[in-house]
Amino acid sequence: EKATPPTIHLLGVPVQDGTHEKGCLMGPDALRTAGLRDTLEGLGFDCVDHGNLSPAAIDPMPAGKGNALQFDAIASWTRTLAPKAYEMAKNGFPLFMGGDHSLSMGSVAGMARHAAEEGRELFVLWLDAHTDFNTPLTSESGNMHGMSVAAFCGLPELSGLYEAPLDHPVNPAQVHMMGIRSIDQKERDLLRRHHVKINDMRVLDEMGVIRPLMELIDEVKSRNAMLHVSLDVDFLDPEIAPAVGTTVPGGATLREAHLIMELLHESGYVSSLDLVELNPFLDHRGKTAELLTDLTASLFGRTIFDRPTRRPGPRHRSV
Ligand code: EXY
Ligand code: MN
Ligand code: MN
Ligand code: MN
Repeated sequence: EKATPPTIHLLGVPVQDGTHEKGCLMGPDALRTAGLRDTLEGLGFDCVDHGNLSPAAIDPMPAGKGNALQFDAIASWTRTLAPKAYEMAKNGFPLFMGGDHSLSMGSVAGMARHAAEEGRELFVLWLDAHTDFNTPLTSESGNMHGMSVAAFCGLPELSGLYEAPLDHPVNPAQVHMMGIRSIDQKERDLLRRHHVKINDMRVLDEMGVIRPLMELIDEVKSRNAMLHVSLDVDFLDPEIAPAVGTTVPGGATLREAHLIMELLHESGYVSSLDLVELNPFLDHRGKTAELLTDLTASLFGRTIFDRPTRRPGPRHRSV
């Protein structure tokens, strides 16, 4: 018996206060222009586009911001997005169109609350050149898009971003990162101390994407958890994905990225997706927005040719 495919809920989150580079606010519209919705509908999914989120005003926080830039602005976005993500998750598959990576402070917190309510754990697959595990005390740049993971894992230096202390912080050992090739000095110590699972580029060079990814998928399956995927454009090699302010050479190839998405689809455990850091101002004729659209299609089951049917295991949803 075949479960009905979930409705995909698209939400634009045009936040760019987490980075010094302007342009991420155009990300959601570039993804719309690239035909993200039509592509998903073409794969048989019902889609609802909830438009773009606008952050509610909050009272400025007097202290505790350390070196962080735009702390209050990011707190406004996060406090607006987390409850919205939580609500969307009840009705299907939330797809967050960024916006810089500070978006995940809200999207992941909302998904973690949803998962907990369903009696499930939340794992996060972090596809990025960077680990984004700084705090206002360790960051060299002050840019808050470099602090997202530390925030949703509940590090106290960032707790002021949320309305109330996080009831469901993500366990850092359940955050699996792939594509990593840039870590700040103090960030490195934090990552070790909190046992974040890092598959750096060297791991992918040596064993490809399949082994580390299947390790994650097997763990998610064995715990019947949910899996949130956060895709930063700079995970990809700048040659194929130039539209990002924080390019680092030596990124994932087109085929590695597609293979990850195809395997994630086949797992059936992905609950939600962030597409972040797309800066259309830096793109060449829309190629990065189109690539993100194609990768999303792979995540939702597009294949090059027929695949042999697999025996379905216990599933979160039939995506
Ligand atoms: N680690 C650097 C910083 O904290 O400023 C760079 C962060 C880049 C973050 C981009 C979104 O992944
Ligand atoms: Mn659910
Ligand atoms: Mn990032
Ligand atoms: Mn990055």
